[in-house]
Amino acid sequence: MILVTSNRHKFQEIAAMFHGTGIPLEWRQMKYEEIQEDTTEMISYRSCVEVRKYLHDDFFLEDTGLYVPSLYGFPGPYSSYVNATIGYAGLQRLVEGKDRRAYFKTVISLSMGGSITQFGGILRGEISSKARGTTGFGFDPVFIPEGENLTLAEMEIDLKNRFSHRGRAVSVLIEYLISLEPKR
Ligand code: ITT
Repeated sequence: MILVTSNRHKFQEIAAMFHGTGIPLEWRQMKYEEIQEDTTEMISYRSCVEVRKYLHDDFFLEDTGLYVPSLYGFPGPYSSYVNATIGYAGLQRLVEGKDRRAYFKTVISLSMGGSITQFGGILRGEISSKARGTTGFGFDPVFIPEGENLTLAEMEIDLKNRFSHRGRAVSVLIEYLISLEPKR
C-alpha cells in the first residue's frame, strides 16, 4: 500500500501502525497541490482525486486540521498555512483568555480499484499555555489530549498512536484492508 505525503512525521507515525500487520507500506514522498476547501474531508477527497490522475496504483493520503471552537473552528482547513506562518506560538496568543478546547481531525482518503473511501479520526484536548516536548511535529508541543497531562510532543510515537486522530483513522483503515484479504 502506498502512502502519499510530503511529511516525514506522518509517514513515521503511520508506518509504526502498519508494522506487524503484514501489509507493506511504501512512502511516496510527494508534495501535491492542496486544494483549499472548507472542510478536512473535502481537502482530503479533492487531493486524492488530484493525485490519482497520475498515480494509478492503490494509495492513500490524509489531511489533518486542528479546530478551535472558540475561534469559530480556526485554523481548521487552514492548519498548514497557520503552522507555516504564525506557528503554534501564534495560535497560543489567539486563544489567550478564551476557551482553550480544541480537536484534531484526520481524514484518510483511500484510492483503490476505481473508488475513493474515507476513514476519519478525532482527538479532543486543549491548547496549553506553555509549549512542552520535542517529539512529534506541528502543533504537538501545545496540544494536551483530554484526560492527559503530557502534550503530544512529550509522547513517544506508539503512545500518541494509541489514541490520536491519525492513530484512530489508520486503525480503521488497517481493519478495512485486512477485511479485503482473502480468508485463509
Ligand atoms: P501532506 O503532504 O500530507 O499534506 P502536511 O504537513 O501539509 O503534509 P496537513 O496539511 O495534513 O499535512 O497538515 C496540516 C498542518 O497541521 C501541518 O502543517 C501540521 O503542522 C499540522 N498537523 C497535522 N497533523 C498533526 C499532528 O498529528 N500533530 C500536530 N500537528 C499536526
